[in-house]
Amino acid sequence: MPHPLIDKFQRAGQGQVFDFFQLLSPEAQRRLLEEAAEIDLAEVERLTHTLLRPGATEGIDLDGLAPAPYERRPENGGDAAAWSLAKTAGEAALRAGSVAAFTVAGGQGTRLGYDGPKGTFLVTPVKRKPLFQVFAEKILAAGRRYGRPLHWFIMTSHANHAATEEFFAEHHFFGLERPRVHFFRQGRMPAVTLDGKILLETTGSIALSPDGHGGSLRALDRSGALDLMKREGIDTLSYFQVDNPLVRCIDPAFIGWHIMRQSEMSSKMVPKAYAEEKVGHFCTQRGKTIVVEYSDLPMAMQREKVASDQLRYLAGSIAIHLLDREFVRRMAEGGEGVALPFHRAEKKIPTVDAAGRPVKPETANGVKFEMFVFDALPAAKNPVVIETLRVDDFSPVKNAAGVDSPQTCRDDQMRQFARWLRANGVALETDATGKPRLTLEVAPLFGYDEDSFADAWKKLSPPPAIVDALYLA
Ligand code: UD2
Repeated sequence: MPHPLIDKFQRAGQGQVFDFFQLLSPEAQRRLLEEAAEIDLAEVERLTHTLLRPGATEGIDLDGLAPAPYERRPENGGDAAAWSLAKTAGEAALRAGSVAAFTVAGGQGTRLGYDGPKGTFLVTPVKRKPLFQVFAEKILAAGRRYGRPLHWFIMTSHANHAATEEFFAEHHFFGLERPRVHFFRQGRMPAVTLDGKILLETTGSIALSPDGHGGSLRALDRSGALDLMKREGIDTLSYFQVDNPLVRCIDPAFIGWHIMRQSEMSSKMVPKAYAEEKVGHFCTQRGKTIVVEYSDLPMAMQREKVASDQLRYLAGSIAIHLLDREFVRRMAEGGEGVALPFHRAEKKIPTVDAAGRPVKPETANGVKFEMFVFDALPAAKNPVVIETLRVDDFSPVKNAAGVDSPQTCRDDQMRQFARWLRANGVALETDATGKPRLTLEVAPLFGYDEDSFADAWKKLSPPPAIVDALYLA
């Protein structure tokens, strides 16, 4: 049956997508055509010629690579007065309502082995609150503290969009005003064979997967989020990942550095805990700030030391950024030198054989394409990298057990609550790592950082007894 889209695929050498078309029901045909319409064939062809050409996997360009400078925290030799000015500037922006929160929640969460949107995973030590609730309460609390409720943008994927929206509806948006929470879906990219042919997942569907967190820039534009921000007077997005409940979703000092330096994209770094830690590295190259992923920086360089036995490539990226609205628009519109590059990952992609029977490959049979948000950094004017304390910003849930697991994350949350209590004069017994002997939890609406906790604690009269399963709310 002739169809302009099928013709177009055939002319592009991708006619195999419709090999089983005649065997499909009219409804399935309609769905396949809809999926095909999502694909930018010129983009797929360009990627085939660049990322799939022989030699494309031969490492990255290391020429002129050096560690990026960053603003040290005052206790590590940074400029205390500048940090204090930054905090004041950030607080003013929050009072003016020019900042919104932004969570990327479109990932598939395969490593954790959890079935459902990752944001619905239960993470807190006593109340077992889901990740989304932790962020919601932090955002609500920051809005109350600065007298301006915040907007929150959440990027989902095709696979988890409906479930995410339902989850928020079921929980009455965790107390946030419904019109201030905005969900939008990220784009998808087709998986291709090693020679660039688009793969079918079943006879009636294309192997499509999310286009990476870098796809958030296009998706923010396409979804109308940037226009909404403009109407609401929001200039800055506070970007964080759905897997990290320790993150300060809204951090005045960070926002202040971004504003004072007129930065278009700012980032937080933590000193890497050990050479092999799986985080990106902030670097400079030919005058630009870039992030080099752990998988791309040769291990010998990751282990390189400078005087005092410190790692040379120390600045680890924990995927916390601030993005200027018009910068996102510029990146989303793309064009020479501003479009985000794609990265390739070889994967085992379930597909069908020539007879249309399902195939579950044992080895990588195809390539997925993803964009990374940090690849926007070299295009940003005046990018700033600031140091943050890992204990106050980063404890992701990535794996079912071991490092970055639900257990390590609960322990890190409790260490933070214990530090806040001790800073306010509470004698709390902890082990050598600072983990309290008792289980406890602080609701973000009670305190979501050192300052807000201290303010709330001082108002308690008398202060509560410190007992097991204590929940401060
Ligand atoms: C990311 C960073 C790494 C470090 C680490 C910190 C990359 C390539 N690496 O590693 O340098 O900062 O995080 O935790 O980013 N997501 C989407 N859509 C997608 C893909 C991912 O929304 O198509 C979201 C996902 O829901 C999650 C975040 O992006 O919130 C990170 O994704 P990941 O688990 O793939 O990143 P990871 O751990 O490899």
